[in-house]
Amino acid sequence: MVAEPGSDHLDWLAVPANVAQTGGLAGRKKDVNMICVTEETAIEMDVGEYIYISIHKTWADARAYCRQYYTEYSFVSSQSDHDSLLKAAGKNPLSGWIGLHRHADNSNIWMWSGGENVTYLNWDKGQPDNRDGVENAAQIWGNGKWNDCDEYSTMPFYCISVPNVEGKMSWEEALEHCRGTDRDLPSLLSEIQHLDAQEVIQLEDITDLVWIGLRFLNDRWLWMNGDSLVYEAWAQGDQDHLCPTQKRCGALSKTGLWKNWDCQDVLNFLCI
Ligand SMILES: [Ca+2]
Repeated sequence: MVAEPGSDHLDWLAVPANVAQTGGLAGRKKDVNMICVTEETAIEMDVGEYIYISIHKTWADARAYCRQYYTEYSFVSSQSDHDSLLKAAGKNPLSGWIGLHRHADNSNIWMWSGGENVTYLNWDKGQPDNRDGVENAAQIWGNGKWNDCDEYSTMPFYCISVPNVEGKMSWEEALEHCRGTDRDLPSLLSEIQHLDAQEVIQLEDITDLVWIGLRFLNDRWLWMNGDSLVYEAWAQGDQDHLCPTQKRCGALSKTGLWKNWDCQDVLNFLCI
């Protein structure tokens, strides 16, 4: 179903008022907590968000889950990354797998699941000890330090989600496409998330504007997953978005500013 031009009749988008008020993904993905990363992290790693998954899985099953529902297993390249990752579990660090495992042919070599270089380690005292010779994967303990552990143990785990640039569609088709793959058009809630998104859209063959999850409905701009609109990045002096008669969908430009744009226009877009 496609909304009539100029109308705000978008029932199929299904953003219940209670989700809009309580914010975030609470109604959609109950087992995740999401946080944004630091600026340093964003620049170093080009990372979106760390996500703590409370379901208990083996190391390999957790990897499959991260790849199916997010981007990758968590990887950590600095102390600030690590601080961000720990916060994904909430107030206190929680035990769980990260994407670090021993090389199949050389047990002295550790590798990240996504192939990133190992530039940072945070082993607890006396670890990794490879007890009984079966501890081939890394977990975070409740004290925030790492331990090598039997990869067939089951426990919660940490994933990472990075926005992907997708092919060209109208805004509503883009939203449908993201949701059809259990993702969403992104909310850019902070300057950091904003920098992340801006960085991934710089390639030459990507349109100058890309769709994000921003939509003018009921006389105000909203993030479509219900997040509150706290951080904003409209171009200075741009008045058109204040009361848009036609251009009621939000796009991010390569220069990092938001533009209100014609929803029917066909642009690249981000899914997260
Ligand atoms: Ca150990």
